[in-house]
Amino acid sequence: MKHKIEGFLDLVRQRNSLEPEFLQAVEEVAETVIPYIVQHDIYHGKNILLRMVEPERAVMFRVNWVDDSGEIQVNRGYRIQMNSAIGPYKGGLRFHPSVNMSILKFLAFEQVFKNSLTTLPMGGGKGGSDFDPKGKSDNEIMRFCHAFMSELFRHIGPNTDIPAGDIGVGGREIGFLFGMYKKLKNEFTGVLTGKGVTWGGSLIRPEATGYGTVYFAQKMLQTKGDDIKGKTVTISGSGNVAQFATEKVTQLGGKVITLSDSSGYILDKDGIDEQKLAFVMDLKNNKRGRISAYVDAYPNAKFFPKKTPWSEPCAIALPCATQNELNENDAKILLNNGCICVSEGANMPSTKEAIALFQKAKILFAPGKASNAGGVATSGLEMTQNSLRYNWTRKEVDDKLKDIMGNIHDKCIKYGKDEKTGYIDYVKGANIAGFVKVADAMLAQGVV
Ligand code: NDP
Ligand code: 2IT
Repeated sequence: MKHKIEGFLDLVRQRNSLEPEFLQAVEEVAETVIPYIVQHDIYHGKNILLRMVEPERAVMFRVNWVDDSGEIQVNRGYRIQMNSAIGPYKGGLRFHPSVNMSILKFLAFEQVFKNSLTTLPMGGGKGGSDFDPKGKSDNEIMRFCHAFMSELFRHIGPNTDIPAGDIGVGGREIGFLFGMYKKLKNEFTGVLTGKGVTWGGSLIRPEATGYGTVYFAQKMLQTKGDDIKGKTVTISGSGNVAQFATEKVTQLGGKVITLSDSSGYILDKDGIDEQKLAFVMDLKNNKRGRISAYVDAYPNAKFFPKKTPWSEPCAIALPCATQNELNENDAKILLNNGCICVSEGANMPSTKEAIALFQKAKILFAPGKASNAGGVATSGLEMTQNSLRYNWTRKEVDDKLKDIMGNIHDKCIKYGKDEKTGYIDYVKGANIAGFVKVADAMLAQGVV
């Protein structure tokens, strides 16, 4: 088996040698899915996984725009259309200076499995730009988004490819992107998700990724007869996912003691309650400030520059910032401090070595493609509402989100539970369940 997996990975490594994040994502999937393929004749001789690691299409384009000082700026735009076997391409746009082919291909590859897990008919894609939104004025953001969409519009559509937000792309950016798409196509359609609620957006979409990550943690804890109530929780990031994960943990009776951004983390041992979270939301979403400002408002809290929160003792850790933000050493410290549950809000935040340690210690560990799928699932619900030209209530959407997270958890058990020991390998479960649906559709559709 090892030989088969290595043979496959060698080929993928040769073809993508300059793409470490993409290779990391493929390795994690190959190690659990190839043994499954070997046991199931219908997939033999079909090179399904080899086809799945090759994007159906990848576009890269120039984005020119004029900054406030009148200077012409040049950025790169991308859209990776990874797999459309079970539905139109679907996945977010990331605006961050680190964006490149490797990062977007890893995200698009993960998205294929994640979207399959949601139970909704969505293929996988991802896109974005190396544009850095930090320090830009609203007008610069608008000009950039308009310039970006003036090329992207020809590659997407409500039945082709439906982008959404990710790091650096929130409600403000989706508004500007949607405005330019509508102008160019002369069509008001559900081509993007994460729209404002008065113009086609879904209630609960902003909350969905963070809420879903916590619902998934709750489901995992329930398998041990345990609960979030009374637990101390560390969270990284302070953006969309981190904010609503904090809100849901607090609503369920847990205590969130950390948040972070790329400059460091804050520790508030009293807990980040509703009122303090409102401060963080205003700081991050309106003032676009740094998390260090938290300690000016709440002097009992401490700021640790250039550090991640994983050294703080907690029962539950929710990494909600970015890829590879939790390494082997962090995992060791978390385990030593008694952490029993890690639910990934971000995409691939734990390194391979960190995951291996969590699994060896047999704590509850959920990979992002399962635990953060609530965001894209609710995007799927936004698409449904757009097609129906109807809006569901907050409760209706939240109930559907809970059902979907429960469904994903069930599938992880179906494909990931060791009947002898009772241990649930959520990585294996999510990878195989995600794979089966896409692979079966690819088989049915032939070599296209
Ligand atoms: P935001 O842009 O709203 O927030 C990102 C947060 O992560 C910020 O606090 C940011 O800090 C921090 N961050 C970003 N890059 C780094 C870095 N290199 N090092 C340290 N901190 C960093 O993004 P989201 O909350 O939407 O996304 C967070 C994660 O969740 C990402 O991995 C994303 O792919 C994933 N995700 C998002 C979904 C969504 O619906 N939005 C759905 C599923 C997954 P700073 O401001 O300093 O950059
Ligand atoms: O990583 C993700 O799942 C997202 N950024 C959300 C994608 C979406 O289409 O809502």
